[in-house]
Amino acid sequence: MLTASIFGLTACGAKKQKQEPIAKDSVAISIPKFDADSAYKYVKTQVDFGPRVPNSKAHESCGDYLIKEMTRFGAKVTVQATNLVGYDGKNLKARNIIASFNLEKATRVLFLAHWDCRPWSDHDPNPANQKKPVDGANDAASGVGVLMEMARQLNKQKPEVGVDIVFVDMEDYGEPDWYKGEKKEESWCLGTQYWARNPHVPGYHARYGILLDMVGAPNAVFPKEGYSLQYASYVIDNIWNEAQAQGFGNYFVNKQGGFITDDHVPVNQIIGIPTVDIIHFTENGFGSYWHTQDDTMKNIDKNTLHAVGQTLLAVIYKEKE
Ligand code: AHN
Ligand code: ZN
Repeated sequence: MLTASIFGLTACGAKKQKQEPIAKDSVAISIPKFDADSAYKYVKTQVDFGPRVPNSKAHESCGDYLIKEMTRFGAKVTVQATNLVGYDGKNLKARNIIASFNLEKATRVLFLAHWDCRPWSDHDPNPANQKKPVDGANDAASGVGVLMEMARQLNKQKPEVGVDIVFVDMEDYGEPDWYKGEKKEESWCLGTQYWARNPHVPGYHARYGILLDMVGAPNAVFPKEGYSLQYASYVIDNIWNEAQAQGFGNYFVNKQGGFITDDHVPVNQIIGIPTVDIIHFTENGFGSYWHTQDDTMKNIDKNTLHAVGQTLLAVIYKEKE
């Protein structure tokens, strides 16, 4: 696993039940029920656009769809459009899409997922596929879909705190395996690096952040990722304890994982918001379909979407100002 600190200031993936009130600090809090069927549809709608790779029609249409849906869910939507430059010198038309709820609240929680697709299937076992774009069902339409369903719930019932959902662009334009030149970790997470240096609100801060990456695979496991423990161990504890309490301990496993270069790194290191990564990985990596032609809807499981979404709704609705 990668351990280098690369985004430093100087350097550059269910069933409906009846809603029951729960008590915390003797005040009853009702936690909305996460609808995994709804989340699944949001994942599928993204995938149906085709690979959302930079500068493609599918990318543009999917971005428009995200803006439209978030507006429909009552969010204040801010679109950060900018040109970023890929490792290969290509100009990439990027949009970070920010959906904000409870604008009047100073205490805020940040959620992130990347909405772009990798233009290459560089891990595909078939060399003939390695320059084809991925469908990106798990990487990372899954995370976006879970956040969309959470947004739909946030619109129906307000939590105590403010919430900002950032759909970040150009996470997955990191150098492909077959690239022969020098590899730099900052070729990844381009949209988040931009946002962390140019937040949608000047001086933006959140109490903490939660990144979702590859959160839709059947029997996914989310170990406690290295940077997340380093920068935001209390957030890890809170989420993993909540998941355990709700019976999702088979997903949110009590194990420490390696360090992963992902969108939470620039959020921690550049803008200084303690942020964790909920990401499926094992000793064998991110799943056999990762960065292959097989990252399709057949690897998306509603039970996993439900475990993640329901846990995070509980975390948000228990949060006090
Ligand atoms: C690297 O492989 C360097 N980071 C994993 C982050 C990632 C890629 N998430 C989705 N695609
Ligand atoms: Zn990826």
